[in-house]
Amino acid sequence: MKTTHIAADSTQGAIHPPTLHVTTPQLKHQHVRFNPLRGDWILVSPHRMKRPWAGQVEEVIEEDIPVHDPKNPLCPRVTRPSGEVNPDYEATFVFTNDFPALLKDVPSPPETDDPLFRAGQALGTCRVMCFHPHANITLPLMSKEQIKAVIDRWIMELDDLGKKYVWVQIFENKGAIMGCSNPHPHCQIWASSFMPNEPQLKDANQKKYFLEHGTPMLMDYVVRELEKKERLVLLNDHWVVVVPYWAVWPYETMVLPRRHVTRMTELSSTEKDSLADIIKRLTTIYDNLFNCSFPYSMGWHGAPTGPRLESDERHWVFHGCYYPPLLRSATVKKFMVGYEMLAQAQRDLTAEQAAQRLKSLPEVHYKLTGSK
Ligand code: H2U
Repeated sequence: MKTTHIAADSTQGAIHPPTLHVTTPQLKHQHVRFNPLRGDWILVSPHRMKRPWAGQVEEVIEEDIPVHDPKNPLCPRVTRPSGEVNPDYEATFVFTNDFPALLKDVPSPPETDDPLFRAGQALGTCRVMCFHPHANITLPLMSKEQIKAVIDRWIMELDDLGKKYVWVQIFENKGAIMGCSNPHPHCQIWASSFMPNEPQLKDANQKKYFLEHGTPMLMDYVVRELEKKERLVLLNDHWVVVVPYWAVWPYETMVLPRRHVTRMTELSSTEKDSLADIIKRLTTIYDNLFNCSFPYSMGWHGAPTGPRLESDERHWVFHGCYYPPLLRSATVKKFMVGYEMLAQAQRDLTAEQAAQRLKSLPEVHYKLTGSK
């Protein structure tokens, strides 16, 4: 896939952004930044927001959610509209989505060589995974042991679905603003016979980097971020959380391993404990940013799966992506509209400012300190 800009060292004579020889905090004026994972650019306009924003915070009345709701199809013991009865689960619970976007067995579209009307086969399955039996709890309010049970279950599902499907996308939509249909803590798992666009781009760009440099792009990136420090949000012995240099969403973060891991299934028990720690701390500071149950879409990316016995996946580094929409308060979100839809992504708050803001937040959840 072609990028909209030509690389700075290109000799093709095309218009391209000048190489920037300044350290990031000095980037006070508008500039474009390259996302090497997607191979595209983002416009950063820091002059529109020169200092970290610290103004008005609208009060959000959080809905009182009962621990158990007999009408909620994700709760234990409830009969779903499909007629199936949920077990009396005590930790995680996974079921096949009753309204799946992907089915296991459907006829292929007719073959055609028409370049303008191409279609291809798409097979798969979709699952729903509840994190906890209680409807009113969220990840930051769960214990690290309970979050580890979630990680263990993600790995089980990845292992199972990955035997058959090339891509298993685990993702969580949190909050109505992200289109989440149910407050019960849950995520979705979609497994497909095809590589979706986003991982396809990441696969190609990481492979290209590995061939050119002989090292995995994201392992080099972690080392550089640990040196630079300006975008670091959280750290522990096994994981690093940064607002990526190329972040698009205001408080977007990336969870990266300190050891080269290509897939989630390779994590040791200690690394899983450590990831549970990171997830709890990250989701807590997110909630503390605007004193609300912070909405986001998040998901995990790692080497493709399926029967790929011969394939070399050393270019892949397992990582997590958090994409939260909120910009100024619990109710003011960043809209990806006009320029973003028609030209390219743009942000005002720099990645460095966002990281500083996140880093300054307490790691004890506001609901536990009564600070709201
Ligand atoms: P979201 O909150 O991200 O929309 O995920 C909830 C999923 O749960 C959604 O994909 C499924 C929806 O199809 N679901 C069931 O499979 N059965 C139900 O009875 C309710 C919701």
